[in-house]
Amino acid sequence: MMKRKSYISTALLLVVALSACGKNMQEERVMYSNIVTEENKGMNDVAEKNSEMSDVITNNNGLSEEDLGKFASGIATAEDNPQESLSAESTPQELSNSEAEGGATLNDEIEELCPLKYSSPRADVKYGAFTHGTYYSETCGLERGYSILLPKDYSEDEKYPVLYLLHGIFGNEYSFSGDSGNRIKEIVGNMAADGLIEETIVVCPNMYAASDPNQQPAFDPESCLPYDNFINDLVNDLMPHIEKEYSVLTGRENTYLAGFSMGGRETIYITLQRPELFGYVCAISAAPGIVPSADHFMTHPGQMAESEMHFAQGAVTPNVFILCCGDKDSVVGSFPKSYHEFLETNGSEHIWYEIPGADHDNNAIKSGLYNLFKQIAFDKAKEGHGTEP
Ligand code: FER
Repeated sequence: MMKRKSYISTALLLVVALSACGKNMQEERVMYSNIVTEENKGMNDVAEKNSEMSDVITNNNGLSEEDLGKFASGIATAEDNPQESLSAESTPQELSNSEAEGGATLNDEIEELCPLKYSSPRADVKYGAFTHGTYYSETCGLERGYSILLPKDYSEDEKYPVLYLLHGIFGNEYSFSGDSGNRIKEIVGNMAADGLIEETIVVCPNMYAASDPNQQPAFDPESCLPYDNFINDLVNDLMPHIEKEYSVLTGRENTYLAGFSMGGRETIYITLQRPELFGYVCAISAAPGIVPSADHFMTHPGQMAESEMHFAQGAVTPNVFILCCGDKDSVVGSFPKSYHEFLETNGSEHIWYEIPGADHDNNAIKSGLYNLFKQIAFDKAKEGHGTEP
């Protein structure tokens, strides 16, 4: 089984490298395919893949460009994980039905899997739609793009909280908007329809903040620098643009940050650098490289030392800072858990949980987003800031 697992990941990741790296990267591709085989020898146990995955193995040349592009927002899975969360904290804080609004009992416990009730489309709910916009980035000296999910009936007469959602490696501003399997529209729309959260704008930037439009991501330190530079683009260029162009609520209580994989890594980095900006944060399946480390993709110089992985003393910190990862993640393995351990050792408050059965995929993304919004819902209801029934 181990051999098969390695082969699955090798096939998938090689496909990504081949598709996403541009034409000047022959060497990188060969290296990538070699290292991935090795990499998975040391990885966590990986679940048997479904039949769609078998197609990937035997038929990876047959995948469309669209399929390939989806990797940055998670390995494709044939179906939603059908299991609803059965987990229960022993003593969760709880609000009464009337406080929680929308009928359900709202509590602050993590539900490891996003309930189908929130990830499934409902006939009676009108969902928001993604559009695309651009802004001038002083950081990069370039016009750059983003996708934006505006609520149904978006109106300049209302103001909405904003989630900035960061894609994985080799992705762009279409990685999330182009993959309906992540259920972003449904999770936000259903939770808003149930009165748990306010209608929320979701901004999906292009996280590769390079000044040279021809630079491409790859598994080497220099090619990863534009990802680390995104903090400047986000804070100095994109956020001011969004706040000027859209009808948004500002301030940390109404500004959320989440990311998947490479986007999860930058989510943690940005949150530690600028903890006062974001009230609610979720890093899903965060990629290695925050601290010096090596996996079979590359050696990471690290953005900071392990001992520096904490909030500055006295800093205003997020109300909720979640780190999570699938317990079958075949790409980032135990790196997210190690981030949790460093934060814990260094005394920085956060929530850590694992998503049973999830790989580096949409089941992890759905779980992280759902729990982020659930924590937001709980806090706002507790503070009496919830939406009116
Ligand atoms: C790495 C392993 C995984 C890495 C990045 C990733 C930059 C990202 C994976 C993803 O975004 O899906 O060593 O180094």
